Amino acid sequence: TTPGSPKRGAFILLEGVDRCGKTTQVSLLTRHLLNLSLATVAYRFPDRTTQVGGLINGYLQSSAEVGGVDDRAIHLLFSANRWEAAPKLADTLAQGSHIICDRYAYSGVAFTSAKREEDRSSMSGGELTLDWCMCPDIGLPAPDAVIFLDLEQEEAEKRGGYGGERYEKKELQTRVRSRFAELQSLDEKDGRVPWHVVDASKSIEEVHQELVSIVTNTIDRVQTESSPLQRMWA
Ligand code: NYM
Repeated sequence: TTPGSPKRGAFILLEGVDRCGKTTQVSLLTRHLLNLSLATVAYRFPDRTTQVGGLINGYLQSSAEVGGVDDRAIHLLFSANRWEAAPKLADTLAQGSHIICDRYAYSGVAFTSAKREEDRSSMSGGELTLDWCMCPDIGLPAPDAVIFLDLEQEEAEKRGGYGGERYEKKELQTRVRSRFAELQSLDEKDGRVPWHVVDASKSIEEVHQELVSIVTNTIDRVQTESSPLQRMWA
């Protein structure tokens, strides 16, 4: 950046299984930063307000029996839903606003790749592998930190149970959690996005305080190092 140009905002991503409290924590964090007079925008994926998001919403709310939508087709819609937001994300950051984001590409890969257990062993260049699932999101603006709100399956279920949406099933959620762990290892192995795993079984306030400290450090790091925006999995 040239001297005097505004520092870019930090891109903070919250990920986790369903019911881990992401949405609550995203709004608490956003409010916290705004109270400090830091320009901040909350994003969430899927963004159900766009046309593509409308298709995703219809899919999530229909029962698994109805409508034989191909798993790859729906995966690509989730990815398209991020790509259509990508220029806005990059702009927001360039203008100096921070982004607190509820789910992103890691959810995309974790959920799709967890759909069919048997695919893991397929070496046929086959379907729904982690690699295949990552491809369409390669090159998206990358977060500066992933905060993973970790919650045991049993704890998640205690939180009022799952709703009626597709994917809100016990076995799937357990597989999703381990896919997230694989994605974390990949990022760590390749020295990409730093992950912060937070115990989401603690109280809302305790979790919030931990997140505030992670976010403060991340903003500090991004702005003192003037680090350029990275690209997903690149
Ligand atoms: N989900 C979310 C995916 O399957 N792929 C994706 O790329 C994203 C972003 O959508 N069960 C799943 C995870 C959730 C569901 O998300 C709806 P939310 O945060 O409950 O609106």
